[in-house]
Amino acid sequence: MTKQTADSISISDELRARIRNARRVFVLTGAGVSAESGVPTFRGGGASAVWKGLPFEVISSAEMVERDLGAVWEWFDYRLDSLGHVEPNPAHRTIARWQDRFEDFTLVTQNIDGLHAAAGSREVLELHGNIRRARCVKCEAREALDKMNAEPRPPVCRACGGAMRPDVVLFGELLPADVFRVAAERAAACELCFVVGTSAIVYPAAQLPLVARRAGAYLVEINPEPTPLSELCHETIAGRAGEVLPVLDA
Ligand code: BJW
Ligand code: ZN
Repeated sequence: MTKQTADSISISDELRARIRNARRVFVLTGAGVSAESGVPTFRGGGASAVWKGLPFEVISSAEMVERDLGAVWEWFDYRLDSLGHVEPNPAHRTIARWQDRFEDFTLVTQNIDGLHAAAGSREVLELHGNIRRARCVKCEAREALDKMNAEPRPPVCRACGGAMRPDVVLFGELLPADVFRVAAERAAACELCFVVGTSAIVYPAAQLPLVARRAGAYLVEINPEPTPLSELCHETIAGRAGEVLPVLDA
């Protein structure tokens, strides 16, 4: 493993050559990719960690939807409001350019903030859903939240009259099976895998870089802090995504 420091971001010749020659590139992102846009991360002191005294593992859980759907909506409405003026940063924009640079490019995100799409990424595999959508707890109908912002909470499903919940994947819930299946297939087929801004502790998302590594991909992590994945990476670049990714793209 090669470890580099962020003071002066230096990219190894090996990685430069791999980026130049790669055809199948896979990127997994987490909350850290949006940190420079002002979106709080979850762990390591991030401001999403606690809400009204409840740790996010409690409020963002399947159990809380059962127990107090109103509180869940308050939490997600608060976060949606705080995304109002947030813009994509150079990390999102570099990743968006990569879809046209590499022949076969896959972007998988754990983020629910929609900033990859806002930066121009056309196909984003969203493992944990999207904060801008609601989903009916009875019939699974989905609806964009901008159409429902003036509605009561929980919003009422137009199809069946059931209560709606945020269309995000909470602790203890299954990821969308088709999205995860495609993500795992692409991870298994890539040559170069970047893991950007994730603590890599939430499963099954954290499995994807391992799938890529096992299938022979060159694994590169971009994160100012080490993670459980770092030791398994061919290279870790200890820096901020919005600073490192544009350098990789130069
Ligand atoms: C920067 C930076 C900069 C800062 N540049 N970097 C196997 C083993 C153990 C447990 C489990 C297991 N399999 C499943 C589980 C249970 C659980 C789990 O993984 N728990 C672990 C925490 C132990 N997983 C689940 O429950 C999942 N479901 C599931 O597995 O279903 C099957 C099942 C069902 C029933 C019972 C058991 C299993 C679902 C997980 C859904 C996660 N949902 C959340 C909340 C979404 C809604 C919301 O937003 O509120 O998703 S949790 C939260 O964590 C959110 C994130 O997407 C996810 C990952 O966090 P992320 O992105 O890594 O952020 P941080 O904050 O952790 O890290 C930020 C990183 O950025 C840090 O490393 C910084 O250093 C770095 N950084 N600035 C680059 N500028
Ligand atoms: Zn419904």
